[in-house]
Amino acid sequence: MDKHIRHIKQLARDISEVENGGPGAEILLDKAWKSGKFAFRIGVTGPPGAGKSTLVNWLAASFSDNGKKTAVISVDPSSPFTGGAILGDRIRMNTLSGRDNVYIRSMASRGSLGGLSMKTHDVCDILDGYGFDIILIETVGVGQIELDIAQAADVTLTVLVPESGDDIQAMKAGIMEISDIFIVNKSDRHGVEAMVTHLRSLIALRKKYSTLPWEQPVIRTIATSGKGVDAVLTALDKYRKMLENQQAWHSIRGERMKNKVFQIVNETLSAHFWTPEKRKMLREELQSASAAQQSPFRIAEKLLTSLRKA
Ligand SMILES: Nc1nc2c(ncn2[C@@H]2O[C@H](COP(=O)(O)OP(=O)(O)OP(=O)(O)O)[C@@H](O)[C@H]2O)c(=O)[nH]1
Ligand SMILES: [Mg+2]
Repeated sequence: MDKHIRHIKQLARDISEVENGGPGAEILLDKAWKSGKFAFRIGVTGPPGAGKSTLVNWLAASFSDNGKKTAVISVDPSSPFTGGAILGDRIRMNTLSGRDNVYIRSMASRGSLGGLSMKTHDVCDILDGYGFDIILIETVGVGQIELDIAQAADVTLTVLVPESGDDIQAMKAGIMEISDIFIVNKSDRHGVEAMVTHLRSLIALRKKYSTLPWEQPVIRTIATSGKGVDAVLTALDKYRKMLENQQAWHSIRGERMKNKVFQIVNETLSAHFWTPEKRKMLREELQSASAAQQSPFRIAEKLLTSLRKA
């Protein structure tokens, strides 16, 4: 078998292991953390059908043309299956599929949405460990989960369309906080100027977006023809240089490491705590005659005290 294909198959297996929380996940992530941390992670979010995948296609093709090892992950928080819209994405991504240096993967929510966002971080870490230069993360929607997934990225592009006024309204402050670059796609349609003006006024209004010296640009694109893609690439490059100049590149990775340590410690403590005896104790407390008058605080206290005695 071709060495490249073997490599890609191994990558696909590693990602599945991490996604499923299999027994090998810890070893894989441990190794990835030691060798990675260089990929530029680009989050692409926005309402359904805004043109995210079409744009991601262009960006990925351009990075790949420049010799960058590029990964695309599509995360669909609304779908418990890998199908539907994502399958559509796969078809559209066909223009990328012949390239040796592009890897495409979709993820869907199998459990909790919080779990999905954590898995997205882990999958990015694995890709980083595999030496990818660029990781594009596409997420459908504008809401809390997109905020969380956006935190897996170094930079977040929000793709809107001339008709996105209601989406911006629904998301209020959130959209201003997570977006580093705004894109008004489908600018071949009516109403682009009004949307651009609206976004610019929101940007001007925001009191304090970040400690970083960055003004969120608003870029018009027509993703179907590739118009404006160069401006997006230039903005991404500028953002990356700004992060590097501000030493923010380093602190973003430090913050990510800290969050991961918190997660590992919390999960380990919780796993140690909830022994079969503790679960039995809890069941008994809940079934006891006085359960109706019980407070969850007192039950928790009992369980925690028994931990200290143990
Ligand atoms: N007129 C016009 N249509 C566009 C433009 N960009 C994308 N489209 C079309 O809009 C539709 C949705 O594009 P996608 O790239 O799949 O959008 P998406 O945001 O990835 O969609 P989901 O992942 O399903 O949320 C497709 O039919 C595209 O061809 C554009 O600039 N102008
Ligand atoms: Mg899409």
